[in-house]
Amino acid sequence: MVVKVYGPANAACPQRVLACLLEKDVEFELVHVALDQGQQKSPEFLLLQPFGQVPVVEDGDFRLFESRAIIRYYAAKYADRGPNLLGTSLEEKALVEQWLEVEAHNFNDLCFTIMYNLVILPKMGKPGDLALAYSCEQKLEKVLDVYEHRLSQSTYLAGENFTLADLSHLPGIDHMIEEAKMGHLITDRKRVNAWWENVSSRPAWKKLKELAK
Ligand SMILES: N[C@@H](CCC(=O)N[C@@H](CS)C(=O)NCC(=O)O)C(=O)O
Repeated sequence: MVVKVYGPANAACPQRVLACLLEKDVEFELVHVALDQGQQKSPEFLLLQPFGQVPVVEDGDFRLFESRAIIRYYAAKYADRGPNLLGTSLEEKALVEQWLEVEAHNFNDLCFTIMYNLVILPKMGKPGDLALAYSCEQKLEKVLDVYEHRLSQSTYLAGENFTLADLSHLPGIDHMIEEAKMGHLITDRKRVNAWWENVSSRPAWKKLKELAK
């Protein structure tokens, strides 16, 4: 069964899902949704995702939205294929969940606000709020200081193995570096930088970058 993934390959939330499918070598078909034209708010699309956002996946009769719910689902569905992305011991699984929560609640909103004000609004010909973007950048510095400390204790966020906790950060950091031109947030931190070099050189992420070009 080929999994249908709705969303442009260059948007961060669909990328989270695509990175997971590529890690697990799951065949998928990408269905483009033109966010710049508001296709995600069309009545047809709202039937798939009632909040009018991407991604959504269709896997046979099963439909699922929310990128982190989707990656948890595929990591569990294909637990025996490719890397174990969920952790092994109860404690490692709990740490994966902890860092997934950190990504969703401490990290992602700051990245999104920076991207929105420095990249998305200007692309639409509207001025971004530079003061707000700057304040989010300052907050992100502090969040990444916590990551720097964590990564002095373990190779990956949840321990010694690459998991969903790391994978979930890939799109946000990539967008910070490539689009918001804030690579210094990463390169200024020795351990975060080494971790980023490591996780972003995974074949699955490289394939995704090719797909998103
Ligand atoms: N929590 C949702 C957020 C989805 C989301 O914000 N998607 C963005 C693209 S990364 C989107 O659809 N933006 C267009 C819009 O909100 O109209 C998830 O992780 O799936």
